[in-house]
Amino acid sequence: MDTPVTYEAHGEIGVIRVNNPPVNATGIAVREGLVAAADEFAASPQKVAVLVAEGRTFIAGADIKEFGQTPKEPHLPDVIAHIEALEKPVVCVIHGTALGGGCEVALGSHYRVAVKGARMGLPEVNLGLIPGAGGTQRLPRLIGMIPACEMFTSGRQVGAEECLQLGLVDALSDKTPFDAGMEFAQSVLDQGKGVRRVSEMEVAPYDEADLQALKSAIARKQRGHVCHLRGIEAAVAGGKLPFAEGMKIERQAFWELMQTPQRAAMIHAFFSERKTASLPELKGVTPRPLDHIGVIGGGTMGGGIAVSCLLSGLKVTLIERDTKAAQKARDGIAKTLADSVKRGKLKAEKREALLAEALVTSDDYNSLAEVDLVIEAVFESMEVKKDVFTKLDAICKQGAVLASNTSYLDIDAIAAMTKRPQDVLGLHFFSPAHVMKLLEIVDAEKTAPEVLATGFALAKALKKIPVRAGVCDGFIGNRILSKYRAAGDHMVLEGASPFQIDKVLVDFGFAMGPYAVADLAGIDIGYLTRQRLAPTRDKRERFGEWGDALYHKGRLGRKTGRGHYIYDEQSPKGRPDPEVEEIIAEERKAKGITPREFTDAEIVERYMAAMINEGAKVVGEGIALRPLDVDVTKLYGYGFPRFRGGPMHYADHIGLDTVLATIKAQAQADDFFWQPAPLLEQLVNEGRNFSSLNEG
Ligand code: 3H9
Repeated sequence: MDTPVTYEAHGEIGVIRVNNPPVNATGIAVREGLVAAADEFAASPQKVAVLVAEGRTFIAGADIKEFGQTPKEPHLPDVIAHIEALEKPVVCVIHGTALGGGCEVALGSHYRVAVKGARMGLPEVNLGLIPGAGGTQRLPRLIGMIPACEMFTSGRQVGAEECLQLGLVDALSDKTPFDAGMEFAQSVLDQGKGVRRVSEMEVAPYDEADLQALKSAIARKQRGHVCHLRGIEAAVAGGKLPFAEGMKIERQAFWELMQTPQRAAMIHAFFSERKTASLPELKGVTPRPLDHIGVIGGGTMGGGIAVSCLLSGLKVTLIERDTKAAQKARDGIAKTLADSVKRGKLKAEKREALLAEALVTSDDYNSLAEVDLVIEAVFESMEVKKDVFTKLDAICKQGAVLASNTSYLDIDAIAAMTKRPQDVLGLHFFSPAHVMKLLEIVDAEKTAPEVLATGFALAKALKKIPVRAGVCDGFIGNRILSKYRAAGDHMVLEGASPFQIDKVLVDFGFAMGPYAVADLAGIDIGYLTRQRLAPTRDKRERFGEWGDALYHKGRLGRKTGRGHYIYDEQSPKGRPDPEVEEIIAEERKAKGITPREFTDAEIVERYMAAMINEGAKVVGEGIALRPLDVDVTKLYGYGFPRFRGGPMHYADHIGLDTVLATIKAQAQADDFFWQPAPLLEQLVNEGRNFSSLNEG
C-alpha cells in the first residue's frame, strides 16, 4: 500500500511530505508515516527538514472518523513529541488550513512558515473536545495564555497575517508551499539555527483578570457546553507545571470529553451537515449555470437573499411592484452591506462596486428575461404566487430555474401555473437570509434532477447548508415546528406559563424558547397561520387562542414593544408580562381547564416527544431523506443545540422506546394529537434506532 507520508532528500534539506486526501487528516497511516519519516531524517545526512502537505490543505486535524473507536498507537501527541525531540530542525509549511491535530503538528515543529491564504486554528470545541495533542500546552507557551485560550475556545481560524502578529508562525511567503519551505530551510541552514522546542518555553506572565473575563464570556456564550472551560483549566494548570505534567492533564481531559454524549452529538452534526450537501441521487448530474439571479420582492426576505447572492459574487436583479418600492429595497440592501463594511466583513470599495455593477432594482418583470435562476419571495398567498409564476413563465429564458421561497405553500400547485414544471423548485431561506445557514431545497413532483442539482449548487455558492425536502405543509422544518409549538401551547393551556417553557428550553440549550421566537417573528405570523388553517382544522384539535387576543390588542411582538414579553429600554431582550398570564388564565377558565404545575423535566419530555414524533413522520413519508436531514434542519434553522446533535440524534440518545412511551402516555389524554409515527413504532419493534437509517 502507498504510504501517505514520504521522505526525500534535496541536498542538505530533507522533505517530509504528507499526502492523505482529501484533507490530510492524521489517521493511523499518517501517524505511522510521520514517525518513520522523522526517523529517516534523523538517520540521514540532511541537516534540516521541511514538513509539507500535498493537495488543497495542510493537515486538517485528527481523523474524526476514528473517534469512538479504540485508538491505535502511535498516538498523535507521541508522534508530535517524536518530531519535536529531533536534534535537527524541522520547518513546517502551512497552506490551506492547519486545524486541530494539524495545528498541533505545526506547534511541535521547530519553525513555521505560512503561505498566502493559510489559516490556523484549534476547532476541537466544535466537536465537543479540546485540543488533545499538545494544543492547550504548547500554544500558551508560544503566543501567551490569553490569546491561546481565546483561540482554542472560539475554535476560530486565524489568518496568516494574524498568525505572524501572534508569533504563531515565523514567516509568511508568497511562494508555493514546497518553495516556501525550501527557502526557509535554507535560511535556517545559512544562519546555523538549531532546534527550537515550544515545549521548553515558559508561559509569559498574564493578567488573571483577563482570564476571568474570558471565562465569564465563555460561560455566557457557550451555555451548556462542557468542553471550553476544561480546555482553559488544562492550559492554566499545565502552564504552571513542567510540560510533561501539563500534557497528562490535557490528555486526561481530552479522553474524558471523548466519552461524553456532547462529543458524539457534535461529531454527528459535523458529518450530517456534509451528508445533506451531497445527495446520492444527484451524483453525476450537472447543475445549470448560475451567474445572474432574479429576486422578486425586496422585503426582509428578498433583500436578505439578494445580499447573500451579491456577497457570493452573483449578479442580482430584484423586482418590486413600483419604483418607490424598488428604491426602498435598494436602500435596504445598501444598508445591510454598509453593516457588513462596519463589521469588517466587506471592503467599502467592494460595497460600492456591488451596488453599482452587480445589483439592478426594477419594477419591470421583463428585466428577468436573462436571469439563470429566479427566487420569488413575495407575500405568502397562493393567489399572489400563482400570478408571479404565470408572469415568470412568460418572461424567463428557456432553461431558467424558477424557485419559490414559500414556507408552507404547495410547490406542485405553483409549478402547475407554468408550462415548465420541471424547472420549478422550492428554495426556502430562513430570515435573515444573508445570515442563516439553512436552505431547504424543495423537490417538487416534476422538478428535473438538474434543476434540483442547481438548487444545491446555489447553496454551495452561498455557503449555505442545504437540506432536500419533499412537498408538504411546512416542508421539514416548519411542519415539525407546528407540532412542538402546539405541544408547548397545550402545556400552557394546562397550566405552564410561556415564560417557564421558554426558560426550560433555553436551559436545555435552545437559542430561544418558542414564545420569544413568536415575538421575534411577529405575533401576526402565527395569527395568519391559524386563520389559514381554520377552515380545515379538525374539531378534535386543541389549540391556544391567546395569540389571537395578543394580535387583536396590537401586541405583535418585538416590533410593537409588546408580545408575550415587554420590550423596552429596561429590558431590550424582553421581560415576562403578567397581563399575558391573565389573558391565558381567562382562556383556561372559558375552556373549563383547572391549571396545574409542570416540572421542567416534564416540559422537555413532552416538547421533545412532539418534535421527534413529527420528525419520524417526516422521514417515514419521505419528506426528509434520513433522520440526519431532520437534525441538520433543526440545528441550522431553528436554534436546536448543536451539542445535542439534533432531535433525532437526541432521540437515539434517550432511547426510542422511552420516546414512544411518552407519546403513548400522552395519547391517553389526547389521542388525536399524539398519534405515534409508524416509523417510530417500527424501529422500536425491531430494536433499531434512527442512526441505522442514516447509513450509506
Ligand atoms: C483533532 O484534531 C483532535 C486533536 O486535537 C487531538 C487528537 C489526539 N477527519 O469540509 P469538507 C472530510 S479533532 C476526517 O467538505 P472543505 C469531510 O468529511 C479535528 N474527515 O471540505 C469530507 O468528506 P466527504 C480538528 C474529515 O474544503 C471531506 O473531508 N479538525 C476531516 O469545505 C472534505 O471536507 C477539524 O475539526 C477530519 N478531520 O473544508 C477540521 N475533515 O468528502 C474539520 C474533513 O466524504 N474539517 N473531513 O464528505 C474542516 O473544518 C473542513 O473539512 C476543512 C475543509 C476546513 C478542513
